This record gives sequence, structure tokens and C-alpha cells, in this order.
Amino acid sequence: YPGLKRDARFATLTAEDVAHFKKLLGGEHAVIDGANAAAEDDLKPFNEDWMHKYRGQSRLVLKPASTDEVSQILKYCNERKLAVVPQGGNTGLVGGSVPIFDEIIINMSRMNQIHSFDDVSGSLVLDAGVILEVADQYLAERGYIFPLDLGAKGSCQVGGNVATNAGGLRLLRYGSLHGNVLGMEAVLPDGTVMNDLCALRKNNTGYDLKQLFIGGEGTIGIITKLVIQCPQRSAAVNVAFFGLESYEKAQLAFREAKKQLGEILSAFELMDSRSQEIVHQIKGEDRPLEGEHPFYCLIETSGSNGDHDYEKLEKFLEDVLTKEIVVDGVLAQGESQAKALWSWRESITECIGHGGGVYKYDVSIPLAEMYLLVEDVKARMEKLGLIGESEEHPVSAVVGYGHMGDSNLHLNVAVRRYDAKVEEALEPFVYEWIAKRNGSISAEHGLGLAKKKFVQYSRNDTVIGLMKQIKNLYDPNGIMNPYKYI
Ligand code: FAD
Ligand code: 2HG
Ligand code: ZN
Repeated sequence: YPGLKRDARFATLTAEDVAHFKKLLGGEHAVIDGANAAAEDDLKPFNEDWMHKYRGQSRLVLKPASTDEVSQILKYCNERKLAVVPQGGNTGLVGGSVPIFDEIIINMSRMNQIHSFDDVSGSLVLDAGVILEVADQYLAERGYIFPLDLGAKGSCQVGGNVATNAGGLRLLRYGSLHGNVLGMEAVLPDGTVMNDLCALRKNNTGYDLKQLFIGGEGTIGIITKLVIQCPQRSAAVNVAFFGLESYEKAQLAFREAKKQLGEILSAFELMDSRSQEIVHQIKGEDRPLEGEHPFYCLIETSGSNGDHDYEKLEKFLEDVLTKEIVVDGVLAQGESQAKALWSWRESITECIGHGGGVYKYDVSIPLAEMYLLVEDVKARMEKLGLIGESEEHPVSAVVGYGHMGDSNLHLNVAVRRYDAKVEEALEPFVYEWIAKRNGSISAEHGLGLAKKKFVQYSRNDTVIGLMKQIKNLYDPNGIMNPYKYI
């Protein structure tokens, strides 16, 4: 990382430290120790992020199994001034979940118990290391749903989701984790356990401290337990997928969807043609619609009456076809077709990564201009001669997709290889473009290392100053996930 230096305030790990942790955690099964030659390969997946873009040099992974163990680890690290990085499923997309230098990795995968569920109120108490999909399956068996869904559900952990304040595919319906996290237990850097495992929907007893940990990206403490407000699982879920000739038509379709589908609308996703071409190339599956279209939208409805909702969606599709808002569309016949349609949207992230690397910009922009960013970036890449079909061009595609219902665009610039020229052409250009429109440079993925330098494009000096005060108050020695965030 050019320009980044290891902070000399931090101590260097010693054999005594490692021996201490092994004793504390009850043996080898909870520790990956780099001093052990055989551990080299075992360390790699913890040091490297999901995109293979960020790689640290940690020599130690600790896997605590209880809040008390987390507390004792942090207390020791704080006293010794050993820097740490909390890690969930390591699916984050901003380089926040892996070390930069030799920070100790505190991996939460062994804290994976679901403790209780109240099937009247819908509150779920679980450990931070529970995999999102496992929590959702548990809830499905009880007629409930986790209020967050995203493509990485099979590996990400609920603690990681809360630490990034992940948005995902159904935020439109169930809202942000800032509203759905009812209670939290977290460990502060000095080992103090903050127990605020409240299961009430309403609690205005003073400052709501847990909110600081939601989207705090492991910079002020480690989340160990959560209470989540879970909604009733809808008896009927329907999915439609359609093709459109322009982004303007996609906006019209969104307006109509809100008007006609109202309370049953649970997702409205946008994909451009290039993103679908890439999924098609990589997966080799038949496309849902005949022919190609400049844009595609996926609509999901969730309600209590299957026939009624299907009819409503069918009528909506007929209407937007008649008004020529939409060119072509298909309605899923049953669950497996609905899943297949969703996979055209959910697999973009995985498929676009196959060609080398991806520069990712997860941004909020007022809807009217949202897709213009993709067009402007593409034009810039063309003007600079950086994009093309042949190997000599570093950029292979500029793609736009995202959660249109939340004004959240994912601009992905796919490269054959990471290249300083491409990065210079993109940054700060993209951030300036967003700031001019009062958008946000981080809609749902967080700041991590990727956006640390650019916070000022979306937050003013006063706000950044207050954030720094909070960081210093909670973590005066700066051991929690250093070099990132602000
Ligand atoms: P990690 O990646 O391990 O960590 C993320 C951050 O949280 C790091 O800063 C880490 O230090 C911190 N952290 C982790 N656990 C804790 C803890 N217990 N206490 C304190 N800090 C902690 N994001 C969206 O918002 N919407 C999407 O639709 C979406 N789709 C995705 C699809 C794919 C295929 C992938 C790979 C990622 C996607 N993401 C999406 C990114 C998203 O941030 C992560 O998938 C997820 O929220 C991170 O959870 P994790 O357990 O993997 O956390
Ligand atoms: C999604 O919505 C995720 O699919 C990932 O937030 C977006 O890969 C990305 O840029
Ligand atoms: Zn997303």
C-alpha cells in the first residue's frame, strides 16, 4: 500500500503473546499461528479479501468462542498495544475485513449460536458469527424472515452485516439495520462488555449507543450478540423480470411499480445490458428473455395472498407493456423460476470478477441522474483509450446495476489487470461527480480502506471531526481495525 506505513505505536507480536492466547482459547483449534510452518496456507484466506484485492500480513488468527474470550483478548491487546482486525465471513468489498500489516485477526466464526426466538414479537437473539443464510433458514422454519438478504448470504455473518450496515436486496421493504437491530452486546477495546441486549421496539432511554456500532466496521469494538426484529415471512413471493429500452423507461417503471404494487413491492433492482451479457458469458445459461435490451429490471412482490399478488403483478406487467414502458417481460412460475431470475441479478458480482479485477463504486445518487455516472465513466475511459476488446486495454467493461428502489447504484469497472492509470482516471473523478450531486460515496458497503481517503466528498469537516472524537473516545490506543475508515 503506497503511502501507508505501519504505525510505530503498535507492539510486535511475540512468542509469549501467542502462548498466552493459546492458553486463553484452550488450544490449537482456536488459533492459527504463523510461527508454525504448516500454518502458512491456513493463514492466507484470512489475510486476503473476497476480491483478492487487499492482502495483509497477519501472523495470527484467533477464533474466540464466547464473549468472555473476546473480552480477554481485547483487554490483553489493548494493554500490549497490539492492533487487531475483527473479521466475520470476509465478504466485505472495501478491504475492511483483512489486516493491512500484521494486525491480529479476530475471526468470529466460532461464535455461531442462535439463542432464542420469540415467535410472537419476532425478536431473534443470536451470536455475531451466525451465517446470514443459517439465521434465515432457522427463521423460515418458524414462518419468519431475516430482514436482510444479499448475494453473499452463504458466507457472510450477521455481525459482519451489522458492522457494515449492509443494505442488500430487500431494504426497500424491511428498511435498514439501524431500525432492525433491537439490541446488541459488544466488547470495547479495553475489554468492557457493553450489554444492551434489549428486545424492545421502543426504548428512548438516552443515547442509542448501539447505533455507533452499526456501520462502525469494527473500529470501536467487536459485536458479539444481536437482537434482530424479524418480520413475518410472506406466504406469497412473486418475481418479474423485464427488458427496457432506456434508463428513463426504468424510472417510469419504478414509479408505476410503486403506484400499482404499493404495499406488496419488496424489491426493485436494475441491471444494464453489459452486466447481463457478462453473467450469460460466465454461466452459459439461457437468458430469461428473448433478445437483448439496454436495461433490465427485477421486481419482487411479497404478500399474503399468492393468487391476488400474482394477478396484481400480471396486470402491472400488461399495463407497462401496453404503455410501452417495458419491451418484454416474464413472470416466474413458481419458486425455482423465481430463484433462477434472482440469480441473473445476484450473480453479477461473482461473474464480473472472473475477468481479472474490478474497481467498485457503491454509491447513492438521486434517481434522475443515477445511470448517467456509468455513461460518463464509460465515455471517460474511451476518451483516455483505456477500454477496449483487446488485451492491450486494461478496462474490459464499465457496468451499472443496483438497488434502484433505494437510489443505490453499483458502478463496476472490470479490468484485465489492476492498473494505476485506470485508478487515476477513476479517482477522484467518480467522487467529485457524486459530490456535485450531493450523493453518497458509500451507500451500503462502508469505507474500509478503499474509501478512507474520500470521506470528505460526502461528509463535512464538522461531522468528520465528531467521528474522530468518537473513535478516540472508544479506542484511545487506536488498536481497532487501524488504517481504515476515517
Ligand atoms: P467481513 O467482510 O468479515 O467484515 C466487514 C467489516 O465488518 C470489516 O470492517 C470487519 O472488521 C467488520 N466486522 C466483521 N464482523 C464484526 C463484528 N462481529 N464486530 C465488529 N466488526 C465486525 N453488501 C450490501 O450491503 N448489499 C449487498 O447486496 C451485498 N451483496 C454482496 C454480494 C457479494 C457476492 C459479496 C461478496 C458481498 C456483498 N456485499 C453486499 C458486501 C457486504 O458488506 C458483505 O457481504 C457483508 O455485509 C459483510 O459481512 P461479513 O461477515 O463477510 O463481514
Ligand atoms: C450487490 O448489490 C452487492 O450485488 C455487490 O452490493 C455490488 O459487487 C458490487 O459492486
Ligand atoms: Zn448492493
